[in-house]
Amino acid sequence: MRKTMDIPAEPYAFALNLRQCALLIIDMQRDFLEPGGFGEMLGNDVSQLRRTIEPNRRLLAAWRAARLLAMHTREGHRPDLVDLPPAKKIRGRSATCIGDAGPMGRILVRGEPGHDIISELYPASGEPVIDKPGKGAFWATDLHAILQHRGIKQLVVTGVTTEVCVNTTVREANDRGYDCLVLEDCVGSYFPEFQATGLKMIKAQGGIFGWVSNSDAVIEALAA
Ligand code: C5J
Repeated sequence: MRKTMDIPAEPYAFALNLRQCALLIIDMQRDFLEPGGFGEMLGNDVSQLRRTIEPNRRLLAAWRAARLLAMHTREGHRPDLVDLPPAKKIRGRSATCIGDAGPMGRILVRGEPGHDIISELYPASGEPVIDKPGKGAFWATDLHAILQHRGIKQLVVTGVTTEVCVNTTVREANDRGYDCLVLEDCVGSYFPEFQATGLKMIKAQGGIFGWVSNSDAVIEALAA
């Protein structure tokens, strides 16, 4: 397999370097994606996120077949909630908030069923899982250290939600010197207008935060 390959992308082709890239799948957790989970309990349309499952599944299979590094993140908190900022706990003034009993166990608490990753994209043995207390995957985690130790300089980013944890992570990565390629069919938002704008904000101004492409482009390049 060639070491570098040009992936058609916006605002221009992304030079994927197979020796320095990792796939980062953000927060594909049951509570966000599954019918009956916390996301749906809040009134969100989970089908907007569920359309990303199949492209992510195909991408992850191709990525694993190419023996490249895949990583997963989960948003959530310690069971005693000592890492939950009070401001995050009360934000939204919802009757049910983080740490409370939800439809799939305590909401966004590590170890609870709803906090876990959906079965379709379950991490394989050896794939690092980053438990993050915030929206960005770099804040208060060892993600940057793990990437540095492996010589990773590029991230292919997928997951949910586009305007929240995906965008925050891409911005954090950009400030730390990583090039990010975001795959539009593999990222999702409960809100179609935020999906569109979240992607536009990444690729605007010559790729101010990164590049945008799709899973077929990456899968085809890996197969070539
Ligand atoms: C994520 C959220 N994962 N929307 N969380 O985006 O609160």
